Amino acid sequence: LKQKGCVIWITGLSGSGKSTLACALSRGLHARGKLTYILDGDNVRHGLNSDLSFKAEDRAENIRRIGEVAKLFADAGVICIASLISPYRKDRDACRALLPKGDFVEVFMDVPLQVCEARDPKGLYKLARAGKIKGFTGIDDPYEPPLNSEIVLHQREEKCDSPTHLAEVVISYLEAKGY
Ligand code: GGZ
Repeated sequence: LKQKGCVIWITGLSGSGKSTLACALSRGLHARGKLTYILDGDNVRHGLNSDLSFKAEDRAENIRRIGEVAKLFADAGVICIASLISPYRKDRDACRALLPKGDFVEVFMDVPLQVCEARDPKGLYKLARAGKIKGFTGIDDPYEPPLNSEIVLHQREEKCDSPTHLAEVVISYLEAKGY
């Protein structure tokens, strides 16, 4: 296998397009003959992390476990795409610290709350506003935006960049870094 593994860590609010980018990125990398694996918070929470809630300690544990698993994939030479809200800077930075310098690429989906809330693909913001979900990120739970991500992706309401285009931005970065 002539492939160097790494972790692409996609962080952002619910509805910011993390999972969509993860899929587009995976498709784009496959088309270039790369082996990838997606660890999506929402999916992993159904299996490995089914014991975890959304309180801060459990989010931290969710992120820690996904970080450890992502590291195993990267060690095996896979490009591991982790997509989870990961709202706390210190939890993300702890995952970064697990990997050799350069092998952790943080991608920030910098989409305003109003845009995510207007999309509300699963109706969760509506439930959170109605007080039916407590501790929802961006509503009554914090999100700490990254200060030094390798890549920041902006999506605006009118000029909605296509997932394929956003994936190409990430792929260009990886190519420039020799992955
Ligand atoms: C945030 C929540 C919550 C609360 C359920 N806060 O957009 P989705 O629906 O499909 O993805 C969200 C997912 C968040 O799981 P993560 O593992 O990515 O979160 S974290 O990194 O903070 O551990 C959302 C849904 O679960 N969801 N309740 N209270 N998102």
